[in-house]
Amino acid sequence: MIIYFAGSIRGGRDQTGIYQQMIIYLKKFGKVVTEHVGDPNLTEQGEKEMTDHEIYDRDLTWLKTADIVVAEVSNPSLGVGFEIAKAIDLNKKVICFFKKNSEQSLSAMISGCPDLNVEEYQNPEDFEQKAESFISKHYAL
Ligand code: 6IA
Repeated sequence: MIIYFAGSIRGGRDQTGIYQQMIIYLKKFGKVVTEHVGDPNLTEQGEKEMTDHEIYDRDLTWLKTADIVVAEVSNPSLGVGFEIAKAIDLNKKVICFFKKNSEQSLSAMISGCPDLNVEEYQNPEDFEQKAESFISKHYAL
């Protein structure tokens, strides 16, 4: 199974640790094509060897190949919102995870979208249980 993980980069890297934990868990189920999103060495200024156009083309190619899309949406990010909308257009199964009691409020365009599965999670174990249940529902393990 190919998993596309979306998490904030230029929107801010405060949640990188949880992205990394989520990606490590998701790798149990298949290939996570966007592993760099959880890399603590990737900062808002990082990955200078590619132009923005090349990053866009590469990420969209990966998104098209994905079986499921998992987005961590606690930290608002234009790129993550864009990827979610594209994934819906591509008829991908998309699940969004929002940290319970986050200081941020989730956009109504995410929480109110009928084509999305949006879950709050309390801690990594809660995320793991909800992610596994989503994956087993939509993909024969
Ligand atoms: O607007 P954001 O940067 O927060 O958007 C983050 C989302 O867009 C992630 O889910 C990624 O899949 C994608 N994305 C945005 N920028 C990059 C990137 N390099 N490399 C890979 N995926 C990206 C950004 C370079 C920059 C840090 C100099």
